[in-house]
Amino acid sequence: MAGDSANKTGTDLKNDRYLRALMKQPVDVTPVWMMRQAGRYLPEYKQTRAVAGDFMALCKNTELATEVTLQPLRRFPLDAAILFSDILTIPDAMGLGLYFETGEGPKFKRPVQSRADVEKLGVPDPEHELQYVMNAVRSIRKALNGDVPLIGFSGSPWTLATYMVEGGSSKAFTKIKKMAFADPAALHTLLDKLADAVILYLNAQIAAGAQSVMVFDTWGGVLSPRDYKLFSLQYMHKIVDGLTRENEGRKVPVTLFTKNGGMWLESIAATGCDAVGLDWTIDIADARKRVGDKVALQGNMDPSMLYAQPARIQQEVSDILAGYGYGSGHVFNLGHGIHLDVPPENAGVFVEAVHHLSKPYHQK
Ligand code: 1CP
Repeated sequence: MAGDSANKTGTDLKNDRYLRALMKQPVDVTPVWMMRQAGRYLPEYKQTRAVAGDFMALCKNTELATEVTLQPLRRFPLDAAILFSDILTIPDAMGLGLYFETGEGPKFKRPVQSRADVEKLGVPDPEHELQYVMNAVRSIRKALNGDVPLIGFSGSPWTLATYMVEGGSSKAFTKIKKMAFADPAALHTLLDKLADAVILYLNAQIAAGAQSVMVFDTWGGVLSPRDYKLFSLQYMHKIVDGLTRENEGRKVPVTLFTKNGGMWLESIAATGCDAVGLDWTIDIADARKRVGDKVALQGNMDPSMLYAQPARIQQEVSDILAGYGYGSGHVFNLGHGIHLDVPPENAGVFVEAVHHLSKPYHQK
């Protein structure tokens, strides 16, 4: 599989089944990676983070960001690496002052509170304010040495806007919804600026070496169907239209993931993305019936399943593989990020199970 894509452009990969599955090309086994695969469930991550100081210092340290990206790949035979960074780098680069309070998640010193705040925001230059991210991409790509592809990522405009307007994580999303319903023009201005920023940011990641990109719309699912299209999907569509889709002689596949977005699958697939990420609240067999050959699917095991005994994890993997059925077009993943108190051995059981149990679905 590696041989047939070998060429002189430096894109030859030893394992390209993740990219092949996103393009629905034949694979030997179903590829697998885990959302938030680098992180606090790994003792080696906690050690490196302690060396760096805080989380943003870790993201900004090229060598250590490269190290934590590679840590999960040393433990498990994962089929892709994902850039170690965060979706909140864009709002930080816009001047909102991102910080993390221990145990409390992300916060902004200067949240966006009014139309005037929205109008003051500029679109960051990725090779300037966000150069540390591009340096990490270049360094990780080099360190991977063609073993597996590197995934770049960004938050969706709506999801970024929720953090920027709420000032941090939220449960009820009252501030952003107040803006959406009481001053929609202000929110549309913000979302449009964010879409422009995300296009520049992802294209810069692609130019720096990201071989596929994913847009995380973690909070699109808190909107009504009409408002989802208006405030989230419309801007992800703009991003899909603005992305570089080929680099180094290869297609650069784009995955859109809206958590709790299963009911909107057809509309998400209609944006022209290559793949749709699924959380665990939808049956992957139904999802495949609904999208047909239009897009690949990524997902969709409940991350809490990794608390179970190995046999239960294997059973769940087997059921999801059977649900998707025969042929390529499935990238196995968790339906959301891995929990920080999961035993790493269970993640290993999961990854092995995907490779082992998927073989019969890919025989010619
Ligand atoms: O203490 C720590 O070490 C920080 C924890 C942490 C980590 C490991 C944060 C803070 N971000 C990250 C890395 C991260 N974030 C990655 C990297 C790599 C990987 O997958 O291995 C990615 C892809 C993200 C994306 C991200 N950040 C999302 C979208 C995906 C999702 O999980 O929904 C979101 C919503 C964030 C915001 C964020 N950053 C950090 C936290 C704890 C949060 C979530 C806060 C909340 O629940 O609102």
